[in-house]
Amino acid sequence: MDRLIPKPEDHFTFGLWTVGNRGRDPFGVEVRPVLPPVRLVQLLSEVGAYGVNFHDNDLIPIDATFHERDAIVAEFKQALKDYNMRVPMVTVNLFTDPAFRDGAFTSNVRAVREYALQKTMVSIDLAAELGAEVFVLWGGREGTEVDASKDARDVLKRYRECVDFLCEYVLDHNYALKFALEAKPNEPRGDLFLPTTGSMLAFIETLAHPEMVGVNPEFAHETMAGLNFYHQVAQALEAGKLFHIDLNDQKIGRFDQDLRFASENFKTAFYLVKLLEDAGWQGMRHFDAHAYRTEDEEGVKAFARGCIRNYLILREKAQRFNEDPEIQAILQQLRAEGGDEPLLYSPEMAAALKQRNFDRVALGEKAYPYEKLDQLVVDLLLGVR
Ligand code: GCO
Ligand code: MN
Ligand code: MN
Repeated sequence: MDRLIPKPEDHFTFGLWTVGNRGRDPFGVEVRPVLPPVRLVQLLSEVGAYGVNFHDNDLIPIDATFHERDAIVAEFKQALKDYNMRVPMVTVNLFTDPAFRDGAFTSNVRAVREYALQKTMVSIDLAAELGAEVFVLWGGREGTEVDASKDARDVLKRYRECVDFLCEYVLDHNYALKFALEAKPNEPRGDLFLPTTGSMLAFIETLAHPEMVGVNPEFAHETMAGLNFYHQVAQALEAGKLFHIDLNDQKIGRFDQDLRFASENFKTAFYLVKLLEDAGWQGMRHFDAHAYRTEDEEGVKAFARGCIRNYLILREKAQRFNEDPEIQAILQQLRAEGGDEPLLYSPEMAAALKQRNFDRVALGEKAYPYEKLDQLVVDLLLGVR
């Protein structure tokens, strides 16, 4: 089926760390061999991806010399060329190294915060060199187990100083880069700071250059927090702050699973895809997920192909939703009751509203055809419509 074959303009991307994930978990060692970045680029081109993203240390070991770094980057650039792949996003690893065991930008130790800035600036230089447009900041260690250790207000000041510092750095170098902040409620810390996309959106407004900073919401993270990912993304989109997105899946109440996109929560994934497509959102469809620990390299490819396929299936379902006469008739009926009309203040309008006699009982007697509407969606998603 042609329509389920990805095209470059679909902008599907993966991180090196996703298809390169070796299946280690807190209770078990790696089950898959290391695949070098160049091989991962090839694998991604085979499954139909448009681009590849990475953390600095997915590509360049943390202890590499300048000479080694240059050789690695040159080889990687050649692979990008050979397989016609872009690097739309780069990010920095501020969580693996023991130096960050108590945070990076929010650490109590100023030298740790300075080192985190240095590491990020070096990664930003590489991002610019490779033509990335978005730089993601995920504060994997920005959190606590012991609330006595940090005043949670100081933490925000430190976070803000660092993001402000990095915005100035980008401006100073005339880089065409925007930042996208990624929230997560917990894992690996007991509590992570700025735990939801909503928290990030509020934080961004307190920065020196809010226009340079948006969000990178992740399906699994909002789901871990028990939130509706579709609603969170809608808020970011409406605020003009959806700079990037991490697509994956997650069972509620579990550890961070990073499952194949739309493998669990079909309905939320459907509304999400419909939202992005209806909005004509121009960003990358980035999958931040990994194959089950049971898989080998074939399984990794099946995983990556599955992420893409599920997006394309849901995109088609969204189109059918928009063309379905019965569904649209119900939505039309709802709109006919003034759903889309703005409610604007004027002194006259306020006075008129205060005077009006509302038939409160009639309003309360009105029923809404949502059982029918939802079942139509279920029929559509389950393939009998
Ligand atoms: C997680 C995170 C990470 C980040 C990535 C980008 O696994 O909890 O989602 O995968 O997205 O590190 O910085
Ligand atoms: Mn992520
Ligand atoms: Mn995650």
